[in-house]
Amino acid sequence: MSKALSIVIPTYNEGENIVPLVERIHNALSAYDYEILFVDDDSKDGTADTIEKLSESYPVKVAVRKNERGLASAVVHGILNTTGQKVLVMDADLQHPPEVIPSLVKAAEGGADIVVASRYVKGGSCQEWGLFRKLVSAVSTAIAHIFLPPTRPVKDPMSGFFMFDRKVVENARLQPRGYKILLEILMEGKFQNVVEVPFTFVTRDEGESKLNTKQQLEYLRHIYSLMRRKGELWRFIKFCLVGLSGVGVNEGLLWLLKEYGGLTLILSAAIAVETSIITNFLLNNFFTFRGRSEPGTKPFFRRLLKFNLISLAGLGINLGLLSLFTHVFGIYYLVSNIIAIIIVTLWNYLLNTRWTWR
Ligand SMILES: Nc1nc2c(ncn2[C@@H]2O[C@H](COP(=O)(O)OP(=O)(O)OP(=O)(O)O)[C@@H](O)[C@H]2O)c(=O)[nH]1
Ligand SMILES: [Mg+2]
Repeated sequence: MSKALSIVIPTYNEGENIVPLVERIHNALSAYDYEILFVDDDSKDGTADTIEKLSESYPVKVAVRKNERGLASAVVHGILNTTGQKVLVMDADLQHPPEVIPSLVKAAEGGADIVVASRYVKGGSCQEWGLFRKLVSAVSTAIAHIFLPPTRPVKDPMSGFFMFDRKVVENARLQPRGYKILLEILMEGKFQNVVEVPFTFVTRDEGESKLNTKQQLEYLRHIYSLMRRKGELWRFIKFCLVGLSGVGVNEGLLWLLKEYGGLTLILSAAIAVETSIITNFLLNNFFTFRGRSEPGTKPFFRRLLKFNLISLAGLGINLGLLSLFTHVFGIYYLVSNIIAIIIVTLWNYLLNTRWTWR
């Protein structure tokens, strides 16, 4: 008989954490029909032996992989080798407090297809994180939100503590890459509603973090791979190409109006800017986001208005950043301009995919 809930826990040298982890999970879920499958990548500190011993008193098992390493692939292995209708994934290092599990179960039983234990919803937090780590996390989350729009409903898509109904991943082609398996499930899985439950990501007491720069790079590669698979890369490239065409329209028209139209510089520039906004809009509407928009004249003009507002605000931000980087940070103005353009492009893309062409 399969259990109602399968808990999948990847481990690599977590020997010290196993006993308290299993005891705390058991206390939290004592009345619940659950099993735990640890997927251990041949730890050298006796992690697997400790689990074997515990299996006499608790519903726990361990799968040891000798020739493979990797957090995401371990989790996928665990998902495929359990049968519970609900699956919960968490870390072994007690940074994910087992006492939170009942609230995840409750949300799942309330009908959520995916439940994420979240650091970034009201009530959630990260204990003792320095400014640098917070910044890295915020930037990484923003990258996911900008480039992978389906992750946007989730404030903490990088969480490693989540639960889902097995039907979400039934036909999903999960690629076991990197560290962030939830991203993969959000992008490849089939689901209607996601719920986030707050929790405090606590500081690690025992064992060592396996997080390093290599993993940060792997994260970017993972995002890139998902963008390619889901057509998001091509969409973003189209958006940038359209933006580039707008620069051409802007420059050309400015020159024409100033040289041959007999207009002042400012008036010529204003007309050139507005014209390029309109040509950008038309190209995005019929090329970049083709098939995404509601038909009809009224929605068309509503989108044009939204695009216009975002572009004009972007222009303001561009000038503000240019002046900030150049005058306050003392960066060479042409370099400042490039940085400002990159930031504003991302801003435009985020807002337009969120608001203009949803
Ligand atoms: N099977 C397996 N598990 C791993 C691997 N790397 C990490 N883990 C486990 O995955 C979980 C998360 O790893 P951590 O190193 O704690 O990563 P983190 O929580 O993002 O980073 P810290 O906050 O620094 O701890 C822990 O249970 C690790 O033991 C791996 O290559 N294989
Ligand atoms: Mg950890």
